[in-house]
Amino acid sequence: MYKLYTRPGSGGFVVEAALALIDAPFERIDVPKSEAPDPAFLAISPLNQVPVLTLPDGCSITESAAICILLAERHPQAGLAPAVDAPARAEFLRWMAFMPSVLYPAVLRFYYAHRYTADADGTKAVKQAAVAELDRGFAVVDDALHGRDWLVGDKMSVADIYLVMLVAWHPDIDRARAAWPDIERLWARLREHPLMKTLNTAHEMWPA
Ligand SMILES: N[C@@H](CCC(=O)N[C@@H](CS)C(=O)NCC(=O)O)C(=O)O
Repeated sequence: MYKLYTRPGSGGFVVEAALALIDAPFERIDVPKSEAPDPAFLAISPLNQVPVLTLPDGCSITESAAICILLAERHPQAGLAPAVDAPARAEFLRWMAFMPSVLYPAVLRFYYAHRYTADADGTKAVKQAAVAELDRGFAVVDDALHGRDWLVGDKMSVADIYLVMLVAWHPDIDRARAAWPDIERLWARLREHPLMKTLNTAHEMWPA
């Protein structure tokens, strides 16, 4: 059985969604935020971050996008991603690398600004730069979504859920929804998805 180390409102959101879509039973372990982490947790997550997925063979992996891609590969019947040889696979991989390397780190720079400056007065500037970088990245995604229903191919994939998780973390959500109408259109559809509604009850990613 899978074991998911997570926390409400964290990157565990998309992994929980993926596990639900593949209909895999899993054990959920809530990891409290702590400056004095549990050594057993550090052994599987050296940066003390969630999500971590422990696989049925006992191997544990970090990195939300890698976890999602792995689950998509191991459970192809769930359609979390285009097949390895499908034309849309290229754009799936592109977004599943773009989002965790451009958008997620900018979110972290905003919410953990003190880690990104040695200047005690520097966090305001770090946050401003993080928002600018988020805005640049979301504009790229919004542009790519223009005239299409889903980020990848012609059906929902785990990339869409990943995107919605990230945009929900934008520090100015009203501005985000107005600034990127194509992301908002996708997000509005997912807000009505029964699974997202259920997950949002626990994660409170966006106002119900
Ligand atoms: N690169 C990691 C980032 C994970 C991450 O930053 N998780 C946050 C929650 S969303 C966390 O656990 N932060 C606690 C910390 O960094 O101390 C991934 O994509 O999974």
